[in-house]
Amino acid sequence: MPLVHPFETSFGRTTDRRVLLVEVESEGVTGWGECTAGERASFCEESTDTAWPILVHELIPALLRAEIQTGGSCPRVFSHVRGNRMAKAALENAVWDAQSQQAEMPLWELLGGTRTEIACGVSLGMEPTVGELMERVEAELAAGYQRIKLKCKPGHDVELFDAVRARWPEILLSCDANASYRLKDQEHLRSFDAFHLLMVEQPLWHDDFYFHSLLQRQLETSICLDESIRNRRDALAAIEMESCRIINIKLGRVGGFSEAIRVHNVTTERGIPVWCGGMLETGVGRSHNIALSSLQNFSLPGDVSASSRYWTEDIIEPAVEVTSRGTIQVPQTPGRGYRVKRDRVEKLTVRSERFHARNQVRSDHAVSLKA
Ligand code: OSB
Ligand code: MG
Repeated sequence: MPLVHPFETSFGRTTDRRVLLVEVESEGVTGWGECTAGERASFCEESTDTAWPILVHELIPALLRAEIQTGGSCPRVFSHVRGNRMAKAALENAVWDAQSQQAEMPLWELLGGTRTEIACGVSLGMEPTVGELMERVEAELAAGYQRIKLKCKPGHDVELFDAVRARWPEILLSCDANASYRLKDQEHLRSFDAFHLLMVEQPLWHDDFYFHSLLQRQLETSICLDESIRNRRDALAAIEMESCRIINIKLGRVGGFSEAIRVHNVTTERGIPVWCGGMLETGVGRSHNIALSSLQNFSLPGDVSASSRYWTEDIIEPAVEVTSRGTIQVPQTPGRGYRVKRDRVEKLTVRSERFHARNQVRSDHAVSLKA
């Protein structure tokens, strides 16, 4: 699926997405999941192409053998597989979706959500010129978005903050380095403090807590960890080491709703605010992000924004829309609350495979993969 606008981060530029979708059929309902891995293994170790065989050879057979009733029991069923959290999340989240439809309740309610409306920000990729970036900031603010996040990297940072702050001194502004700085850049990172950013996201290595804790001591600006946080224990370690003051929760990165709720709960106990990250999802993953963002501790605007910022035509109906207050209304209907446009999905699919449960008891259970 071509993106409406190319998205450039410190690790590369994305112009088209190649997305893996999971469809779980059970007792008359169909749950959908999206693998949020990128086309390249640059954000983390997984990619669309690594998730496929892990699902086919490990996760789907385990799920179809298991006698499970809930999304919450998926982590146990998948526990013999190390890592591969984005592949796991794609399947687990589809089971949660199916479960919520069987219970005839909204997915967000099944997750324990309370918010009826979620706060939205935008993540802006790097642009060829500062002028082009300024135009994008202007458009997003006019649309009502509550927070602007600028992608940055060495040589591509304070100049942008300076230009944006000079024109909009009061907005909620943050930046995301995607692990592109080193500890020797400490003095330079201290100069970010002058711009009163809400946070600096993942300045150092993707797998680090310790050096972030050293850096956080030197900064007034709060560090937010993204890549480093894979599960509840990581969140706890980062909080205890004071590696960050804010955490970004991504469903794929932590392995699905079960672990996302555990991260949410431990941050609540420790008084650390969270927000929902994005991975340039189609409407399927986006609708999961909306449900997750309804949990109480998602108190900061997330990276979950309107479908039209990414796609000329999304694969769900209705498309995700944002109010002029920069919020998304949480749907009140059972399941994810957005219908999958099956025709559109079929048209975009280049590869698909379907798996059936072998045993009698579960003969109406099937899983399909599409990419
Ligand atoms: O670090 O948050 C990130 C996109 C791909 C990979 C990593 C990140 C992002 C984003 C985009 O920032 C958020 C979105 O608009 O979906
Ligand atoms: Mg990030």
